[in-house]
Amino acid sequence: MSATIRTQVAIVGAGPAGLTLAGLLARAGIESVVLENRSREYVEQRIRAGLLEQGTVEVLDGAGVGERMHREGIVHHGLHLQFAGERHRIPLSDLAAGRNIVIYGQTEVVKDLIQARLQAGLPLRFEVDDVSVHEIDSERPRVRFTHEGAPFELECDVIAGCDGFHGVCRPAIEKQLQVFSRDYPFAWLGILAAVPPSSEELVYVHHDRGFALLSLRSPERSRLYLQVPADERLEAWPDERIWEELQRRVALDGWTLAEGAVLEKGITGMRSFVVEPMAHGRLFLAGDSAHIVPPTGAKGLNLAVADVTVLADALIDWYASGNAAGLAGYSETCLRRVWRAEHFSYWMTSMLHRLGDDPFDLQIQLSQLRYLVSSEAAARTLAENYVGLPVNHSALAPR
Ligand code: RFL
Ligand code: PHB
Repeated sequence: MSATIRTQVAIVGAGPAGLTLAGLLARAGIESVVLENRSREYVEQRIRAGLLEQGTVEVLDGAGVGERMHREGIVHHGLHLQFAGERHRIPLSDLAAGRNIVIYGQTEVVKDLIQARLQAGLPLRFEVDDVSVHEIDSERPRVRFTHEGAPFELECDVIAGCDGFHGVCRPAIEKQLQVFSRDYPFAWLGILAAVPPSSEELVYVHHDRGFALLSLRSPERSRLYLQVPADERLEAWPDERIWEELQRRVALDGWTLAEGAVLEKGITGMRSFVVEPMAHGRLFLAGDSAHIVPPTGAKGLNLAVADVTVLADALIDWYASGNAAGLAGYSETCLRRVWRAEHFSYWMTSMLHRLGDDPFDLQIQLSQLRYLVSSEAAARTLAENYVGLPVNHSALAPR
């Protein structure tokens, strides 16, 4: 016999999507239970994204977890594109109506959200097993799971599938979904290094040997990436080889890349992926469970937060007045932003990575890059998408 727990919203997954949703709902007095199959330590240490759009910062403020982010986050107003041995600055804020971006690691966002939730004494269970979703076509959907060896059934009004790309929620409605995807023949090797960033702002580097990116996590920590083949093994990249390759790709006259101890390294595959619709019955997918972007546009985390903002608003409306229009329109509203980010990420990825040996590809890339750094209209297109379109932008309005 399993113990039954009752809540309003069952949230599967304690990544940025699930935790932010839980925070927004709690502020509106809506109950939720968050279920996470990993440990707290694992979730808090998993290094991923690091760049927050201004809209994301505002949502995190709204969820009541902005304090440390404002203290430690680093505001950026521009980025650099480097190609053909030259570095060019794109003044993001000047081009995008004063909007900016904030460097603050996903690990820190997740820590802040977990701490706020636990401090408030609200339900968040780590290391749950055997999570499965049931009766999502009914008004009483359920999530079954085991925790510390005991079986539980979570009875709720709505399930939020925030369990990432490898979760169980999307597969539960697989038959109702149309899948759109694209794989890329390369991956990113990323390192976190104990060295102050050599460039204050991010540098996206196009190079004959492949893409490289200079980013950061703090005034003392650099985050650096290299394009590698899709099937590359981490063992093939001792630290010395990583630095050597970075030095070659990012080299610039009169500037040097400082090196430091490698604190963490990993390889991330690149994929574009979307399912439509993002909901079925009482199950709503949000974040990586519904869509993946290659990291070149820095959109993954920001999209996850945008989804749950739409979902939280729809749920708040529904509980307050019985109005289900927001829930009915959830998928369509989210997909507008998702597809914009999919295109932008695909475009940035295709423009900056070495695609193969075809000289035609190379000339097309260089032409786009030259256009971006010489035409304000072209640079504005990049800036507007990079900082993130405002919520009410007409390009994002559902039909
Ligand atoms: P997450 O962060 O994957 O969180 C999902 C959570 O669900 C848990 N889970 C389950 N829980 C209960 N039951 C189950 N059956 C479950 N199955 C899974 C997982 O343990 C996890 O805690 O998804 P979310 O919340 O949608 O957030 C999305 C972002 O994490 C993601 O878009 C970005 O981090 C993508 N991404 C990057 N984006 C960037 O913008 N820049 C980057 O540099 C960058 N690096 C990355 C990344 C994603 C990676 N993944 C997914 C492998 C690097 C990696 C390695
Ligand atoms: C990062 O800092 O991890 C980062 C920044 C920008 C990207 C991708 C990753 O486009």
